[in-house]
Amino acid sequence: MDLNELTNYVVEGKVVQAESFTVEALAEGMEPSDILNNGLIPGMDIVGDKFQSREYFMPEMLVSAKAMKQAMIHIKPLLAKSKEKAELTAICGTVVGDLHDIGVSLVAMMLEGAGFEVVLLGSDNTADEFLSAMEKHEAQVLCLSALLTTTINGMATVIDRAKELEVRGKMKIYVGGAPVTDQFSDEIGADGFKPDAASAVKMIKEDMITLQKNKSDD
Ligand code: B1M
Repeated sequence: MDLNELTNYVVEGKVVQAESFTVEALAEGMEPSDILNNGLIPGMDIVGDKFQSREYFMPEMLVSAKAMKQAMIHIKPLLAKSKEKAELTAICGTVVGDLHDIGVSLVAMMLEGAGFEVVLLGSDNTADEFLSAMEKHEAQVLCLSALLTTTINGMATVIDRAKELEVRGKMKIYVGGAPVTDQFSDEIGADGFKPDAASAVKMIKEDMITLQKNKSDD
């Protein structure tokens, strides 16, 4: 099956076709990560370009997002398959004022796949919402996402609030999303940044292993 076809379904916001293509591709044995990285995500990139060039507006972006999400319903259980018993909990969400939740949902799925217990808060979360979820679920990892240059400072607010409440040392805070950079991550005092979900999860997993090893050496 040609993944360009799936990319086009996302671009054109063809929800039913995007879903049935994905179901069929999985049934034919195509790798879920292949469908995601070479079919669905390129579609959203094209949608972003069309929005920027004013060929697309909000309604078009919304139907494309719906097509991607509908396809992701079938990919999620496969990406999140894990035999390990979760020992670590992560809270994931987008910062306040930001309604983009597709990228952070992917991070959540992949963390589940890596053996984490994950609580996905979705979009538009205040610092206090993130930090009370961390406390409630006794989580060790916080993943913050932002897609807008106007909302990324919400990440700094979360980190500052964690310091104010004297809980910063109890958690690792990772950041991601298109406008985020390594430099920004360092400036706001986050524990790490990666540009995509797979490398972010790899980094988080490695950090957790190091942390646990250091604890057992003490
Ligand atoms: Co919006 N939007 N949008 N949008 N939207 C962008 C982000 C934009 C780049 C489009 C463009 O102009 N080219 C632009 C931002 C410009 C900027 O600030 N620099 C933009 C704009 C301007 C807006 C509005 C302001 C439009 C308006 O109202 N005039 C508005 C804002 C609303 C708000 O949030 N308050 C808006 C609205 C929307 C919709 C609601 C219609 C819809 C979102 C639906 C939803 O998410 N439920 C939408 C969409 C779909 C997009 C694009 C087209 C696609 C985003 C997406 O889902 N990508 C986007 C253009 C683009 O990204 N190319 C665009 C696929 C997803 C898998 O990628 O989210 O980057 P991404 O996640 C990646 C990595 O970034 C990383 O891993 C993921 C997978 O590899 N990652 C993390 C993400 N979070 C992470 C957290 C981590 C680690 C890694 O934690 C550790």
